[in-house]
Amino acid sequence: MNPTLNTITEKIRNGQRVSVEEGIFLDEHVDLMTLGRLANEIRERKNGNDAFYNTNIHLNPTNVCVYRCRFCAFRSDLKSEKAYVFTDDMVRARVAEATAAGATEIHVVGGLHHQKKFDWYVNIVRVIRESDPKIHIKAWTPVEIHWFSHLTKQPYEWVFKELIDAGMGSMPGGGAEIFDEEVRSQICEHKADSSKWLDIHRVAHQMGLRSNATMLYGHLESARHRADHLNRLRELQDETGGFQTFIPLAFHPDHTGLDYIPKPTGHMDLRMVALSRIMLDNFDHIKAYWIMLGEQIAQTALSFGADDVDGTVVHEIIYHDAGAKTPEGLTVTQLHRMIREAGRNPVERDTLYRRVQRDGANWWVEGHAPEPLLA
Ligand code: V47
Ligand code: SF4
Repeated sequence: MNPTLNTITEKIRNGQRVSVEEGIFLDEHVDLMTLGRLANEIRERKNGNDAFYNTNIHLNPTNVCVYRCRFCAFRSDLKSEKAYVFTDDMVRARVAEATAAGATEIHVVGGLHHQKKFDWYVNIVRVIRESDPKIHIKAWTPVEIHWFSHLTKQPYEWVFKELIDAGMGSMPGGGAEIFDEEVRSQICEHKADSSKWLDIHRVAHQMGLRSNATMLYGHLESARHRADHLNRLRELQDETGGFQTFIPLAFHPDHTGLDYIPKPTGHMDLRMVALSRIMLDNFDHIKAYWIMLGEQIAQTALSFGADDVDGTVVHEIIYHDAGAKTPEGLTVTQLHRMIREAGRNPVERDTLYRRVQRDGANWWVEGHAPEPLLA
């Protein structure tokens, strides 16, 4: 065995951290099956044979956005035919659908509308909470939080307090893209920079919110940038412990400003899942987001480091606008089949990774008494 790989293998077996240089070495020189075997050891040590999923629904309240990230096919100009903005009634209808489906989580992200004030965004959270007092609201990335702080001239703490009071429960992992300043300036030069993205998660964690993290790969970045990205995340995690899961996001090029770049292959997707599992030693979970990876790769990823496939994901549009060919939602039966066929044990979780029990659309967190069914 190569001496560097030997050292890395020893480190992983002893639960020690792999350095940035070793991460680059794994990314550039180690074959997929070796990476997968190492990642799977860590995955099984942390999560046994369990594979998590949740029952969730997406809400993207507007696609109108002041920014023009080159990788984004979702955004719209203010005056474009494609532009849309949700009304309160549309939000209520989406929540009613979520409640009827027994969703435990609503995932809310969207564009930064040229004309909407902070109150409009707070109101969306409030309307969701009033429509369903129980559903977990995973809302807004640091890109939005930074925009809200800019709009209101208030610190992040104030912005979070307003949103928490309205019903926000945690922060999703989007907007991270790639932290390296040079690559970031080429793909999304205007939006919240890397240090702000990390700072906003730090503040969220200090205020008691849990959050997720992502990395967009398969565009202009290289192994060095990926290892640096994962390292910056684990350094913040050392400090706060507030991240729950990491989601490597495969770039979908269709209808974007980077459409000359081919979509990452299944081989690359599995390598990224494995590499993140190996480098992020202080993250409990790695999510293989089936919407982006496709059901086959997501299923295979459960043996290459991933222990979560995200959820039923009704109404996903960000990746479908960028050419994703996956269905816009899966039933729980389909998710179970995907997980069981991979030899894993399906476990429904809520956003905070607590185990969920359910009787149809009625659900409760394990250890807590079920709520009475509404008449
Ligand atoms: O930040 C946008 C990415 C992210 C494209 O926290 C694209 O549980 C690929 O972060 N090709 C938003 N990616 C989505 C996100 C997410 C998804 C699922 C679960 C969670 C979670 C978070 O989507 C953006 C950006 O990195 N994105 N356009 C595209 N064309
Ligand atoms: Fe706007 Fe987000 Fe798309 Fe960037 S990724 S253009 S911030 S909607």
